[in-house]
Amino acid sequence: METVRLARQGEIAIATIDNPPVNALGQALRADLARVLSEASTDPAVTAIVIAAAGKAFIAGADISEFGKPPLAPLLPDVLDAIEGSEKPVVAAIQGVALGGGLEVALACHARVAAASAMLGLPEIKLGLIPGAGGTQRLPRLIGAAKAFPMMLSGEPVSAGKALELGLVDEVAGGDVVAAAVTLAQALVAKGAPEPARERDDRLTAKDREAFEVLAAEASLKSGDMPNAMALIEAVRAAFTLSFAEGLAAERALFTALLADPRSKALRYVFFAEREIARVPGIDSAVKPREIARAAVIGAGTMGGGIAMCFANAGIAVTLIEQEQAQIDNGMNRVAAIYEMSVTRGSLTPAKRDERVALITPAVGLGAAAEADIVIEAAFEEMGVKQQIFGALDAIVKPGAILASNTSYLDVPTIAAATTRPQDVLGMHFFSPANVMKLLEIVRPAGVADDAVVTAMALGRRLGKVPVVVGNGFGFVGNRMLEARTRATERLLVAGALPHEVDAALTGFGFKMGPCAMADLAGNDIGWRSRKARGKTAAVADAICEAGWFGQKTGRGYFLYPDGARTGQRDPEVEALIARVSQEKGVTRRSFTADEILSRLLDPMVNEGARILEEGIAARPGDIDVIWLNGYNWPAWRGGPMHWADTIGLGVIVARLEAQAAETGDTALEPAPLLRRLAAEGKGFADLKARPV
Ligand code: HSC
Repeated sequence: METVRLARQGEIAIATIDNPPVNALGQALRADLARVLSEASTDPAVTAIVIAAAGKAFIAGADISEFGKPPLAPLLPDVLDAIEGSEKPVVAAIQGVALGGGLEVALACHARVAAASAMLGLPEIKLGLIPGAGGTQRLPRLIGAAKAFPMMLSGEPVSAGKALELGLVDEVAGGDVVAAAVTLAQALVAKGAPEPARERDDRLTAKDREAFEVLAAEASLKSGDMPNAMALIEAVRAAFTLSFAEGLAAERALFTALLADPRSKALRYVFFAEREIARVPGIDSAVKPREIARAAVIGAGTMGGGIAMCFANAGIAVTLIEQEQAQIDNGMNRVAAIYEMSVTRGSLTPAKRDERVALITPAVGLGAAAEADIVIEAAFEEMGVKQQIFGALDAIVKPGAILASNTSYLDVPTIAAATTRPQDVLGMHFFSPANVMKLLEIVRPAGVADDAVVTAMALGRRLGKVPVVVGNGFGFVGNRMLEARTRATERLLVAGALPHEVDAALTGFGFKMGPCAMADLAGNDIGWRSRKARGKTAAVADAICEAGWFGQKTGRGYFLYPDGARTGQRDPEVEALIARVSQEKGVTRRSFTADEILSRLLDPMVNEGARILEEGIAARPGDIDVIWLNGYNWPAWRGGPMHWADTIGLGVIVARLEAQAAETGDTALEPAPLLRRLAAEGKGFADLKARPV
């Protein structure tokens, strides 16, 4: 199938790119584009060429799935060279998004017209790369390096209006963008085309260089450890110091080196994993979601209030329900205070705040949920409470309404059993703070209807979340693996590591926070209560709680927080307490290197992830990775725990777990059968096929 159609409008040739879903520049498209352009260039009846596109994107960039494979001709830089070298003016008609290689196509054209709603950007940095088809050389020549560099460093696209202001496009079309591009092409034929970007060295002034170098110095300080940020500086600098052709060659060499960097590989893996989650194994893609016009949230605590805000932020009317007036008043006050903070910070206008608050209707009593298309329960985490609420809701809500529990650990089928409609009951596990965190685990218990799951997925996306379908099981995916890490932290503290050492190993790996600081932030009493309820103990964590050191809120936890400080300091008393626990357990404390700590924290998580896959609680290793990236701050350039394990090698992980199991006598550390099998076969998690949860 041809990916570019050639048509004529008078003397103007229109090459329309049509390569669904997003016109990515795969080999077929590059070949078709080169061929069509050559046809138009040699056709004596054609005086100018417009490059347009069908669908929601102009061009989304290079085809990311081709990266890492042997390059296939024609290469994009060669196609762009032909465009720029064309004797007949070439005009880009940009609608939708022009990203990465897509914008580079437009930059090689002699002029650019954008639809008013178009977005233009060079987002390669987000994939651990830099522009590789001339972007770093052409953009500075068009708009100056001082403006081009920040655009490439952030990777954020700009609107058509902003692009016009920057000089990135020549015109923003009021109406049809192709018609406007044709008109511009005709004008260029009459008056002569402007010099192409590669000839525009006049923009690369000493003043521009000076301004760029200031920005480059700031970027080196901030992002010095990211090789692509450093490569970007080098490439843009080459625009000043080298000829255009040499600059292109320098850019190409830097781009090619980055392609092989494991950080870029991880980011590209994440790009596809985050899209893969939309395909739920076992559910036909033709299943349609139910309509959601109105929601209700039960429980106006921190979680419930945050969930209600998610609806209001997405423009969906929501009723926030409590048992008593005082409770709902408190909940609404908390919501108002959070919105107020956004207004103070300048991220929300007062008008928008009022609009959002107006979408939240406070109510007392479950009866207020009668009209809702979906009810999300965020009440106390206790089975009896949940069952009572679901039983009552069953008699109140309309047929077909979805009943979701925000439980983080409890058995969803047992909650569903309190109703007569298990086909409509599932879990929607938000993460705290619910109005901020992107992750949403959608728990699919046996018996729930497929369209209920699809509805929760679609709703999750409307709420701006990253929804991942998981199976039912204690702690589902994220918290179950977190618990493995929490147990590992406790083991390390007893064996000889100190809280600041454990945390430093993890922040050194790229997490924003270590497990001890995180527990202090969340409140150590939460885990304590949960352990007690399950008859579990953790000597260090329990002793800290028995001392009343619940974390930041009490000014003391694993660390000290004097005068309301948010960053903890080492606490000699806690360290003495930990040493006492080791002594009581007859453990001779020893020191651990950061690498040892990392392995002891992360390997057990990978092991738990393997069990989760074996039990069918997660459909794919990529789903687990997406959960950890969006809910637990796993650094994106490490690709998530399962991808990380693959990069280490599963054989290595198995050997390390065996050693840890032998040393501690903890059978939970024995490698999971799936992990052993994959390691024995020399495979990785990436070799697993998706299966229904
Ligand atoms: C690049 O361009 C490098 C260049 O500088 C030069 C390279 C040349 C080097 C040569 C050297 C010799 N590729 O997101 P959605 C798929 S780097 C492949 O759900 P939306 C996506 O997987 C690239 N596939 O839709 C999904 O497939 P599925 C720079 C791509 O409407 C489907 O399209 N560009 C793809 O929410 C729909 O995607 C970027 O980083 C791509 N480039 O968002 C832009 N882009 O249905 C990346 C999308 O099978 N893309 N797909 O799951 C995006 O940001 C978003 O996808 C859009 C659409 C905003 C385009």
